[in-house]
Amino acid sequence: MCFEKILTFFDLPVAHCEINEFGSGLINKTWTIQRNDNNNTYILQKVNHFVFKSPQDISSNINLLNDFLQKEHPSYYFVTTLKNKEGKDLYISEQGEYFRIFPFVKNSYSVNAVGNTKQAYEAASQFAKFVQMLEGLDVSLLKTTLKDFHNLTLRYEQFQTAIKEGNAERIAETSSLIEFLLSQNDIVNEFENIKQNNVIKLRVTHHDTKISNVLFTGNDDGCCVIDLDTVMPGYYISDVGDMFRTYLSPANEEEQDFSKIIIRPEIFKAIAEGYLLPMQDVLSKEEKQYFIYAGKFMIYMQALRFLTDYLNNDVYYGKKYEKHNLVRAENQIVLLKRLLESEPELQEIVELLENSTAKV
Ligand code: GN1
Ligand code: MG
Repeated sequence: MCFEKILTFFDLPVAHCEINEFGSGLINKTWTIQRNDNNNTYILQKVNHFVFKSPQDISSNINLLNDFLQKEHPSYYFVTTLKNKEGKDLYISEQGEYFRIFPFVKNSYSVNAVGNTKQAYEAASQFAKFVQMLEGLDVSLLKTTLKDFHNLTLRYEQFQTAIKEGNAERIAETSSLIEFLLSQNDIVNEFENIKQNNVIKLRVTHHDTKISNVLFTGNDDGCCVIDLDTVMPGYYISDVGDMFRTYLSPANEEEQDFSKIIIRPEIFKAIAEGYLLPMQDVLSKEEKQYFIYAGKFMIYMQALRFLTDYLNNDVYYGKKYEKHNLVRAENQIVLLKRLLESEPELQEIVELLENSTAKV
């Protein structure tokens, strides 16, 4: 990798830049660039073009959003890519790798796990605000950067193929997990119902609402959302569901001690309050009925994806230790079970909230 060429392309002074690895994303590679001549910091990213087949489409989407937001909501804080003197924001190396740069938001920080209700509330309201701000944008103008990304039916089919054609030893090893996932296929049927009957409207959707994709400032005040690679037309259940998946439990998908996986109702309430308020007039009453389903949808899909990858010999997510994707899959299955157990309690929280906002 030639950092010098990348920096030169973006008109940054090579001699004054220090580059360090940064972040924990599974797909792209990220670094910080620190300028010691003016104290500016940037985020450099190599887009994984094996996953995102057309990084140009991501750039085009980000620019579309930026133009729309600048015009319609100029005070909304949106982090867009850095453009060089020629207006270009994507550097393509001789090896065909794609690089882009974002400014680092001064005094901001991100967290890797939700530590309190305020973080959950602020993050949920940032993701809701993002969708709400973009309601007026014609969603068909957005390019689909990852085809079938949250197409649960397809993920289920890929899982079914993996349990037939994947690594035989691993299939035998995971038979009880496979059985459980197959037994939950009602979640797929519900998704098909949503899709076929257009129960939920296609909107600008972030599709990766984990807590580390929100920047905070001050005392856990939500500042903006980042990681816009998967912003494309989608259903709101993707965004809400991934918040449930990644915020409700104090232990994340990497946790190997499954007893630490629990559902925190107070975090659920904070997400519901943070999300549903800005979305109150955006979502229809019928759409809102899928609020808790969103969690089942996303956790189930992630469990399928991790186990599928394990059965296919870890070709997608990679691994840091031998059974990494198996542990991740098991972790998500435990989380799904905990969510299913908590459903009545969570339903009650939603109803209480609906009643209190209806009175206002
Ligand atoms: C991937 O790279 P990262 O961490 O932002 C994945 C998400 C998964 C997540 C699980 C493009 O996101 O869908 O939920 O890992 N993104 C892609 O950690 O596959
Ligand atoms: Mg991401």
